[in-house]
Amino acid sequence: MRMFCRTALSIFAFITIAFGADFKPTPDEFLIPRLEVKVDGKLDEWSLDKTGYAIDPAQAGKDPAISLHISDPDNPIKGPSDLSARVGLAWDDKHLYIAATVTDDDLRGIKPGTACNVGPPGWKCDSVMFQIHSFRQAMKSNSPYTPSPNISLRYEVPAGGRGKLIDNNKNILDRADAYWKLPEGSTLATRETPKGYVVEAAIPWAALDYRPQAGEVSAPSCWATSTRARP
Ligand SMILES: [Ca+2]
Ligand SMILES: [Ca+2]
Repeated sequence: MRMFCRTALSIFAFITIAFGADFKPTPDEFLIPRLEVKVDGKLDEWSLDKTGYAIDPAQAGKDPAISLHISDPDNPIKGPSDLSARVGLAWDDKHLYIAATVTDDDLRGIKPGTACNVGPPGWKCDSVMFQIHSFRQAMKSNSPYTPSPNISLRYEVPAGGRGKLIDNNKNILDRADAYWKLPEGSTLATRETPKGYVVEAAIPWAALDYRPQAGEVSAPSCWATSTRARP
């Protein structure tokens, strides 16, 4: 299984969804490895330094696969220590897997253990979002806004963690958001790290009404998103 890779960063940004017409020039292709993944927030099995894809704000404007979306011009990304990520995808016959290690110097997330990782849209908390298209067969979407799955892996604030719960003045943390959530049967683990957090998730192919085939090409897009205090 191979994929085109398109990455983006955002800070509290409204996402510009990338469709085929945006793929100029043709992005690089990467192999999505078959991997035995245990969803535990430990990424030892991933070798992300070799198999992952860097989302680096310093490359925005240089690498056509990376773009930057900022909704607050007074609060721009200062550099990779502010927000950057390394993301990987893997698969087996039952699941699509995604993992990321994120550098984020101001952690703002949701309550841990939320069913299907519900909460605000991914760009209104710290999260890794991704969308995946197939050239062969439509995948069942989790959102009425996008024709293919668009999923948020939201950073969960652990008990005693240093991250802050996002502003809940609209009870947004308690609402089962219908969109961008993990499809039914998915599992997610998040964990704080000294420089940010990691996410690791398994999404059943059955929840996407999809059967993967070795050698086919897919087109995922990945976002590292961040909210933070205004300076
Ligand atoms: Ca693991
Ligand atoms: Ca943040």
